[in-house]
Amino acid sequence: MEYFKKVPVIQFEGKESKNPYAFKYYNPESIVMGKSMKEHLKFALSYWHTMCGNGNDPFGSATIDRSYGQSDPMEHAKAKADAAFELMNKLGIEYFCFHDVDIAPEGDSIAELKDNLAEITGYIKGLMDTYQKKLLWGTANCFSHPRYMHGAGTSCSADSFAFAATQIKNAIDATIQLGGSGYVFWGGREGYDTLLNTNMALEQDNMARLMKMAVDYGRKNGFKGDFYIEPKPKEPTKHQYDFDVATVLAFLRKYGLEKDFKMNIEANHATLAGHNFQHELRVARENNAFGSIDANQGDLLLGWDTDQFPTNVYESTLCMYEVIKAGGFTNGGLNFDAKVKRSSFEPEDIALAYIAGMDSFALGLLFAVKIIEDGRIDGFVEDRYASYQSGIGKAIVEGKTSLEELEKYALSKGEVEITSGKQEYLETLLNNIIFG
Ligand code: XUL
Ligand code: CO
Repeated sequence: MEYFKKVPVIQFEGKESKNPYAFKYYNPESIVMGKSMKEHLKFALSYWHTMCGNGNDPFGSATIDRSYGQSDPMEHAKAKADAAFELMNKLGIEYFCFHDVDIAPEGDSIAELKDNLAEITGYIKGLMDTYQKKLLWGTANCFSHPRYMHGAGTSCSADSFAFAATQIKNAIDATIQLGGSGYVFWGGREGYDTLLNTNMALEQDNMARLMKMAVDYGRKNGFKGDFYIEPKPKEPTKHQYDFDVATVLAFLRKYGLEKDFKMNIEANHATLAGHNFQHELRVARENNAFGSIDANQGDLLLGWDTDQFPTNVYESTLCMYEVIKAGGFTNGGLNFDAKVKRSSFEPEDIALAYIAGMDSFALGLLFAVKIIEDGRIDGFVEDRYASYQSGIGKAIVEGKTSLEELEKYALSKGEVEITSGKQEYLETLLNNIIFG
């Protein structure tokens, strides 16, 4: 059965092409800085938005048919998997990411979910072999079910904690069985709505306990990939503990988890935290915690996580600049945690959306390479801090001076000679490099 009949296998046709079903910039095999575009970008399909998202929102019901022609839950799950691999195949996407409940029916109990997940994992393994696809990361959905209304690892209920632990154990098993290179913790409800009912210290200690158990279990069972935390400041809770990269780093270090965990950074989560995407990537990179990316974009006029397909090329350029500076992806990749708009309801819209995202990141990669090869922006930054390369600046960075010595130096100087930050010049230089 073919699910996306109007979608052909998407080829690179170049920027002059008028064919909507063609890549204009993403040429998977073309070599950029010694690596193919495909290797640089490591695109992944998000199972939840892509295969499950039906366009419903708080004001209206589903607009998109994701039934795949089936009503029996297990048959539906299998048809959905067939459709997912058809789409990955047509788009030339090598990786995918899932939550347990995206791929397997929840059933009526956690025991049924366990059995369903085991069965579907086997089914997906077969499709992965047929289509030569890989799992980027797996995760457990410990936020949708009513039992997690107060959180999962941070719930006031020890039973909710135990159920979350069970889902996580089974999702780690599925991730290992499918050869996944990552396992994600996104703390959807790991936060609070009011401090009036919250024991914050116990909740955070418990979250760390759950993560430690997950690491111990995964490592004991042969999982060699990375664990990730995906920061997000709010939504659905008012305050989510994994607020941003800096907050997560402090958490990991407090509980001694920093060796096993890296960051999965999502663009729209960065903006919700009052940062930009590049900021979050930079903080992770400079702390050796850069892991993977959830690529999407928000709408700055809307205050929530709109999870739109990324088409802002400045954003993708500065993202890929950080990725290259981080040495590229190792276990991570670029997962499109993005959904089509509610009104983009035709089956082929999802393919067009992926083409838009993939082409935007291909452009971002090409422009990031141009920035690096041009060298003027990096050179500007280096020159800006040149005063730390000799004299008193060198003594400061080498820790070889003191307040007394610095005072002596300052008093002998008269006043500071300072240079401009030249932001406007750099912004037009960026345009100049991008547009040529
Ligand atoms: C929610 C979100 C999640 C995580 C995985 O905002 O981004 O889909 O990526 O749980
Ligand atoms: Co995400």
